[in-house]
Amino acid sequence: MSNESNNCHAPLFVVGKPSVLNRERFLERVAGILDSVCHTNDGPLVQELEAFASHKFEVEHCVAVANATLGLELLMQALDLPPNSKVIVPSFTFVASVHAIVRCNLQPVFCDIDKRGLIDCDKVEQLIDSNTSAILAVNLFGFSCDITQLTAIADKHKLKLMFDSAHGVGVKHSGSPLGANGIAEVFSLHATKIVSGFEGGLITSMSDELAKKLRLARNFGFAGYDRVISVGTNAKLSEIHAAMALSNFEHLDDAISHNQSLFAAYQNKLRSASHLLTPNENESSNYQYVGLRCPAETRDRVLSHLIKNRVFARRYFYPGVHAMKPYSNIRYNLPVTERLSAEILCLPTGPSVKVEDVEFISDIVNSCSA
Ligand code: T4K
Repeated sequence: MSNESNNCHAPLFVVGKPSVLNRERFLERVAGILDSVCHTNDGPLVQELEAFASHKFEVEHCVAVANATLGLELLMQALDLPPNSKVIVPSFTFVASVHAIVRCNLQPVFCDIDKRGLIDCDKVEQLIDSNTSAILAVNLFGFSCDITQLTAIADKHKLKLMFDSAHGVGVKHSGSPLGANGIAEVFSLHATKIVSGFEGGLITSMSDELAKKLRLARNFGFAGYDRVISVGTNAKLSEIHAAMALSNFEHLDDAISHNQSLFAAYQNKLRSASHLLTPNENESSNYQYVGLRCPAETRDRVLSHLIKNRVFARRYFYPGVHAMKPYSNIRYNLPVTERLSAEILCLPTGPSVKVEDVEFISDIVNSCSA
């Protein structure tokens, strides 16, 4: 990154550019951390972040962890899913959703998606067999899955339902914030996310028992000095990460409304605006990703043209996890996944992009389809 930013080819716009929404407040908090004796291990800022997020997500428990990938792993371990049992997951996701399953000694079973990239509930049911223990649905791109139908399927087949809500901070489904669905949801506070903690994750749940297990597991299983009562790891969030996350979280509403204005500008300026992935009527998105479907035969040409013009768009999520080396030994029939991963292009958004900039970016895309 540093080499690039020092030359004339430095990117003008980047998908995933980190946001610092209140530098002064962050630096104030950092000064407080340096003056204190508490730098990590469930410190006051981690507790403040958890309380703040629980309130925002309208959920009983929020457990802060080092990142969402570890959050998913801790969650699946805490659920005591039978070893080698199957977890249904979309392939159209960031690879971490699937790696977490495998690292918990479980088998991912890839499910196809709908046109917006969300798990196809009808296909989920067809994949369930006697060795299926759970569904890991992904609330992708600031959208939400069909939570009602997934809950009904999970209840009917007695499966654990979990949500990878890494992209879901601030998203609402039927008027309620994401956070309290299934047995738990996992959010990411990675630097590229709408609320950045540099790194970080939040596991939310309505279950007292699960939250207790997760708190133990993120801190080596310690229940007190010298008293370890379960197997655990180090998945703690430090105070400095919590300071960053809180200072950004306090400005989430502004960040969402800015993203929404950018999305509206893209709708206005792109000639292919009808191919933007768009929130449903029952969703209130955080507009964290602007996904555009380009014809597969031109998508990579559009991407090269954008990069040549210093606009770093991304092919999230190409080629689909099922096609990546660790998973490609099994053949899957995932036609919608194959198609969307060949067509998708995510365009820059977030605080570093101004509404006026959207015209420049859209013109580049438009010129490729002229
Ligand atoms: N589930 C889903 C559905 C996810 O999308 C993710 C993460 C997870 C689970 C796991 O969450 P965490 O364990 O990370 O909390 C990036 C992020 O690293 C990853 O967190 C994110 N999803 C994924 C969608 O995007 P890459 O491999 O594309 O990262 P990278 O380094 O290319 O960063 C993206 C862009 O951001 C680059 O173009 C440059 C820019 N950037 C990035 C960083 C870190 C900067 O300008 N500055 C920076 O400091 O995965």
